[in-house]
Amino acid sequence: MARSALDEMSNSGAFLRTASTFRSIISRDPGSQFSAESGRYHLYISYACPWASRCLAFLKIKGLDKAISFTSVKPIWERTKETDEHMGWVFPASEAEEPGAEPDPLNGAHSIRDLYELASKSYTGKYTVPVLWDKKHKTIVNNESSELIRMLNTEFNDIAENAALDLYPPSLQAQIDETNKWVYDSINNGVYKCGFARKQGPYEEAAKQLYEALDRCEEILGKQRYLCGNILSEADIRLFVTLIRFDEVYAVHFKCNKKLLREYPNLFNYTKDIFQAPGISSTVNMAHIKRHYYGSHPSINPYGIIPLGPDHVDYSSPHDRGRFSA
Ligand SMILES: N[C@@H](CCC(=O)N[C@@H](CS)C(=O)NCC(=O)O)C(=O)O
Repeated sequence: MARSALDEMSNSGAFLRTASTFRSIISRDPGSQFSAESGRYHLYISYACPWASRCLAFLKIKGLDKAISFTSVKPIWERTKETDEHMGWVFPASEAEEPGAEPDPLNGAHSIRDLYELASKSYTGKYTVPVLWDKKHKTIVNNESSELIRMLNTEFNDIAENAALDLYPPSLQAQIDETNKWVYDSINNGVYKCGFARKQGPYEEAAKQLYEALDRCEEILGKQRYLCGNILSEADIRLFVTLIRFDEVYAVHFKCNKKLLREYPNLFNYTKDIFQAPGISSTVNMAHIKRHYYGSHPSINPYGIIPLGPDHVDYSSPHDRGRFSA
């Protein structure tokens, strides 16, 4: 079974992502096994990871960061055990070691792998972030970000500071689901398919699909403020985490350089708009993002050199999205 994204490859040389394993659901129902309670859950993330970052974005934007604590690992993969070669997410030994990352406050774990092994004796999958940890049952509740963001959106509303914000409102659910599908296949996962392809054909196919989807977003965003209308929705947070990494990392590391984000006026301004939404900028740690990708994939960047550029993209500068009524 796959142990890391670097092993997820089909015979044709295309990148194939494997499914997450821990899929329990948190419920607002106080009688449920995993009930939504303040102080009970902990979110383990890496600031580098787009899937973990979308969970952190929900935590912040819903005003749940007092109710659910979180910790980020170090950005560059290291050996997770002395006894084998596996490379993955590890915690720093002290707060001072790595700005932004902290030692595991709950279990004193050395690695994310340790958490999976604490939760299950028979686990053989990848040791991915995000991980939502239950302090009460000392186990992993769920490690699938698309499900975690849904739970954060609705199930904690009795304790969320921003409970009224609904990023998956009933009236938009079908449209959000439809949008997520092509945005995930072509953009979120599409950049990985470009970057991890081991043959020219699968790379070109993924790159073509990626740019068709980006063009489609550019066109939609020429008519309205957000992907599913003039209100911010889950679909926007999901697209944002890929866009914010695009020019700094994917353009170079994953060979997504046919066009840069900052060459798309609508997409670029839209990325700034979301970056400037309350709480979101605190979820973006560009140093972790750059150091992770360029430093953790020796098969595509063997010397771990981190490009200097562009580094001057200021996502907090004014944008023009206010031209659409919110
Ligand atoms: N399906 C998962 C995917 C998470 C994922 O792939 N995380 C990557 C980091 S960006 C990871 O932890 N990879 C570890 C590895 O490949 O060994 C989700 O969306 O929650």
